[in-house]
Order: sequence, then C-alpha cells, then structure tokens
Amino acid sequence: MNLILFGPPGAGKGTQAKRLVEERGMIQLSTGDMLRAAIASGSELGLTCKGIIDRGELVPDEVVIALIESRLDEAEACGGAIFDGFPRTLAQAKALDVLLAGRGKQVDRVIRLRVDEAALLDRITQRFADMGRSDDNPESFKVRLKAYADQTAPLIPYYEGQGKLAEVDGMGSVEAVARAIAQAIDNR
Ligand code: B4P
Repeated sequence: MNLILFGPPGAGKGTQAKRLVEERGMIQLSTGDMLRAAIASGSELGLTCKGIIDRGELVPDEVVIALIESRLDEAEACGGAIFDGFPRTLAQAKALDVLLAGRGKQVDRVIRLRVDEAALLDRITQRFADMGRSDDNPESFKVRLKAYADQTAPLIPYYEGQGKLAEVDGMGSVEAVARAIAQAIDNR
C-alpha cells in the first residue's frame, strides 16, 4: 500500500508516520528528513537547500522528486511506503503518479490531518524549544503556512476527485490520532 500523510506544518505527519513504521512495518519516505540529512552531511544539495528550508520556503520540485525516486524501489520491495511531507505541490503529485504507474502501482490512500492554526503554532513553538530546529521560528512558520495554503492545499481537491482522501481529526493526543488513522486505513 502507498499512503500519503498530508497536512500543514506541525500537523503530526512525521509523528504518525513513525508510529505506522513501528506498527505496520511500512517504510517512511520523509522529504523533510531526507533534506535535513543532506544538510547535516554538508553535501552540495544540503548547502543549496539550507537557506530555502530555514526561510520556510519549498525546495524546488525537481530536487524532492529526485529524492523520492531514489528510494521508490526500496519502498516497493517493502510492499509500499508512507509518504510524509511529499507531495507538497501539484507537480510533485503528478510526478509521483507517473513514478508509481511505471511500477504498476498507485497512491492508495491520502490521510489529511486537520489541525487548527493556533495548535500548529503551539506545537512548532514547543519543538523549537525542545529541539531548536532552525525553521521552527515564528517568521519561517508564517512562510510555511502560506506555502501550504498556496501550493499544497490545492492537492486536497486533486485527491478528493480521485476518491482517495480521508479526513482525520489531528487535534487529539498522539494516541487518539493514531487510532483515527488506523481506522481510516483499514476502512478503505
Ligand atoms: P517537514 O520536515 O515535512 O516539516 P513539517 O511540515 O513541519 O512536518 P513535521 O513532520 O516535521 O512535523 P510534525 O507534524 O510531525 O518539512 C520541512 C521543510 O522541508 C519544509 O518547510 C520545506 O522547506 C522542505 N520540504 C520538505 N518536503 C518538501 C517537499 N515535498 N517539497 C518542497 N519542500 C519540502 O510534528 C510537529 C510537532 O508536533 C512535533 O514536535 C510533534 O511532537 C508534535 N505533535 C505531533 N502530533 C501531536 C499531537 N497529536 N499532539 C501534540 N503534539 C503533537
């Protein structure tokens, strides 16, 4: 199964993807984690992307599509993937459809985590205090929210039109959200 965890910054995508890996043995493909690993390694890709991420902007489509493509065979060997933070633009969604179709696969389910803006800000502020992630400051968060509204939210009607979208209340505890996601996956 190929599953997309979808939502604004701080909605709980990464948190819930890690739980699904533990509980269902699925593989997590997080473009955010891949980009942060590139930055930590000091690679050319990391150097190019650091400023973009710190400002809260989206990294160019071709960069993240190539990152995902490089891991797709590994994901398929494990029976599918949880896409976390990808796709974030219509161009990325269409590229993913093509890449999966070339392997005789498709996106099976898109779980949209709904969390209100005040709760998102609280979570990001808390993570900044705990971990000091450089893009979790209030200025970058505003840019990330705008990027979500302008470039990522248009994917909602895209996947809704394909009958793949499931809405999950992301405001509860990590446990409660995990239960709601499990239901959305198992009831498909
Ligand atoms: P990401 O790493 O995807 O960052 P994110 O949107 O903030 O989501 P994340 O997964 O980290 O947060 P989560 O909701 O789990 O992207 C970072 C940057 O990389 C982007 O801004 C962009 O620049 C770039 N990028 C990544 N993918 C890209 C793409 N496809 N195209 C272009 N650019 C791309 O958790 C947030 C916090 O909330 C955590 O601290 C967690 O502990 C807490 N939390 C989670 N669930 C909770 C709950 N139920 N209750 C209370 N707290 C909760």
